[in-house]
Amino acid sequence: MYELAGKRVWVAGHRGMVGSALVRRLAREDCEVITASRAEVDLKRQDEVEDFVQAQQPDAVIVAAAKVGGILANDTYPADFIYDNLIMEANIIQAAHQAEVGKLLLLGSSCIYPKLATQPIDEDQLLAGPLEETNEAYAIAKIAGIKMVQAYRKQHGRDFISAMPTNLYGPGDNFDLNSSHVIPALLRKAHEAKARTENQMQIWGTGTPRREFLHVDDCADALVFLLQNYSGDRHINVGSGEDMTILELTQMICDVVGFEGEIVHDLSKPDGTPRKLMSADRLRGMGWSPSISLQSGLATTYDWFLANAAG
Ligand code: GFB
Repeated sequence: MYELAGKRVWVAGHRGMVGSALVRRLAREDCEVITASRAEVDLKRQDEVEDFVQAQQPDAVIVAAAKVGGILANDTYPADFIYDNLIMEANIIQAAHQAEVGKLLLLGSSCIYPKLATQPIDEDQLLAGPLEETNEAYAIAKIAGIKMVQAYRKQHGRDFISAMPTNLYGPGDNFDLNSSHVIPALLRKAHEAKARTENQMQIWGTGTPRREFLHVDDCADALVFLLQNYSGDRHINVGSGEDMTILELTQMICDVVGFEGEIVHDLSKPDGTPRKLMSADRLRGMGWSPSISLQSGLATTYDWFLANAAG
């Protein structure tokens, strides 16, 4: 058990969807949350990261800083995805080691697993087969992060751990149609089609791929749970344990938004991996499970979009 009370916790990447959910969640613990704006610390500059960590002396660090995006962004900008993610995680992990930080939690992604992994995907399937091509660069960077955490545990005895969340959504998500993940994209598309009284809405690909989704507040809760209760070499999956087809998701989103038109397919866009359902057994076995249903999570995310991003 890692006691958070009285600790100084640096949330690296606090402006992102996961980072801001972590800041909200940590406000319920008796700890001090430290953040750094991009103007204060450029996480891609090693000296700036080291100076910040040395000056702040956090007790714990959560690496929520990452360059993230949907399937098209990953496929289009692989150099950005591999460089930004490698350099940020390397800088933060090394700086945390030098400053003798007591606990570090690195966030990865379910795309670290092989494209055709056996479902549901158990943690031990890491590196058991070739990766999905559309997000290989991002996946390689995140696998390197897992391996760094393990290496610093082994060589330096650091209590560094890693967690692999499934596809996340929620308030603070990116609703830009070119770079977003599927949920914010479809919320925006259904909303705009309804507002323009169009009778069609377009989705990418065949609609047959299956995905698992988790609300970001559930994810933040799981991450704080792991920070407090887990210390081990193996990365831990963070998911809902349920998946659905993109077409089923589209229908749920249309119901939430109130769009009743036809769904058409843009088959020039990639499907990505056919199925990505992680086994949630390890985390559940430790005593954590999600509490936000997809139905209610989609409704509150749509409310957030209307208030903050609908334009
Ligand atoms: O969420 P998404 O972009 O990411 O796409 P991935 C999921 C599925 O939704 C794919 C389909 O099969 C898409 O083709 N889809 C349908 C759409 N319509 C749309 C749309 O309008 N926008 C988007 N974005 N998708 C990402 C990885 O993979 O998942 C990242 O690229 C990361 O590296 C992230 O791991 C969690 O699940 O395919």
